Amino acid sequence: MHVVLAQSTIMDKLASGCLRHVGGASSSPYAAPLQLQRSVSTLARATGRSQRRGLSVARCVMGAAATTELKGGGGGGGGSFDFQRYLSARAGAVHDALDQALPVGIPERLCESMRYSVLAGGKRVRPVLAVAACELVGGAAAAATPVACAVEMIHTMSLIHDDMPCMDDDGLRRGRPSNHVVFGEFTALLAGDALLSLAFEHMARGCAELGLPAARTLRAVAELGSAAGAGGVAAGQVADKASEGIPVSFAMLEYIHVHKTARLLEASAVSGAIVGGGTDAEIESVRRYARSIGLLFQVVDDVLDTTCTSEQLGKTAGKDVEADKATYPKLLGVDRARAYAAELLAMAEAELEGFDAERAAPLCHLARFIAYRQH
Ligand code: GRG
Repeated sequence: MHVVLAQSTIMDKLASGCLRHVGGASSSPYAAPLQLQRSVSTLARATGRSQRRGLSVARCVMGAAATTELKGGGGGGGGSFDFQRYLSARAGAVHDALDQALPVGIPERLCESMRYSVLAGGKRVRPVLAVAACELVGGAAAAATPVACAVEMIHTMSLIHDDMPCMDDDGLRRGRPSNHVVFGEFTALLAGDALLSLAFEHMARGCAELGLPAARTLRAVAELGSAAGAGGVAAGQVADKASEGIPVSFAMLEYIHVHKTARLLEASAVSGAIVGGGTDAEIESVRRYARSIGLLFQVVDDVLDTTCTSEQLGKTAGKDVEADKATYPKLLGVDRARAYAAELLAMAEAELEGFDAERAAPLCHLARFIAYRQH
């Protein structure tokens, strides 16, 4: 009992520290989203225009109406834009670049293990986010390819480690047996380590080969490094593991997911905008957009985890409930989690309003894709 209480207190301190930090004048490269706090309080009040809008959008979040909207293409950000075509073209290009970038040969098992998980696919949301953000600020898609590969390598290494017995102990990933199930634990661990290292090497070399200004590359490297490490994904994961089986506040839940999930999505978009040559104001706008969709991604993930089968998801469904983890549906209920998702989507879309509509169309549709995805 004492242990539970003590752990819970530490977690809440961590969470409230993060939220205070947000509102303050910190110069940290990462401050968690102030807007999201407003959004949460809006949600709590459950009144007002934006809440009503949120609820109406929420009805179609992850529902049939959303699929129609996506297929139809319309709405803000480019009337006739064919998002499915854009997604498959950009994801395909990144897949080919990853295939080229990943090692073959010796050590054979390590190389196979790295290729197995990265080339297994996945939705490729993070690399497409990097490319689309680069294009948003006027860069060419090709300029973001090394960054796109790097974020997918980092993401995939986090999935490999997340599935290991010492973490979430999951045997299914991207519709196939998890890496450690096929290659064994020590190889999976090392494949993840090697992918993390390769991400930065590949990005540094690739950006140099493209002749990008070194200052942009360095800034993007720092952005990704900080997103992955002790101020980002690793921090979120350690808080997530420590919170299993104990009561978790909403602030703590936000801390976990801002770091574990949103931070890498944010860094993907921001790095794309950096290598694309965005101004500081554009980059910060992209950051706010991506923070919103980063959290949106997790809220939707939690809802899908409770409403879909393992077959539909390509990973084990219901694991969070089984591990007694806090989730948005658990803390808010499914309907309010959906309303929150709708608010986050509206906030992301609002950030794109200052950009050219045609250039913003991919990111606008990507936000909806994340909100309305079915797996
Ligand atoms: C990055 C240094 C470093 C350490 C990793 C294990 C760990 C520490 C973190 C776990 C991070 C994690 C797995 C977060 C969950 C994020 C999430 C919602 C993943 C699912 O992403 P999708 O749906 O997956 O985009 P696909 O397979 O489609 O790419």
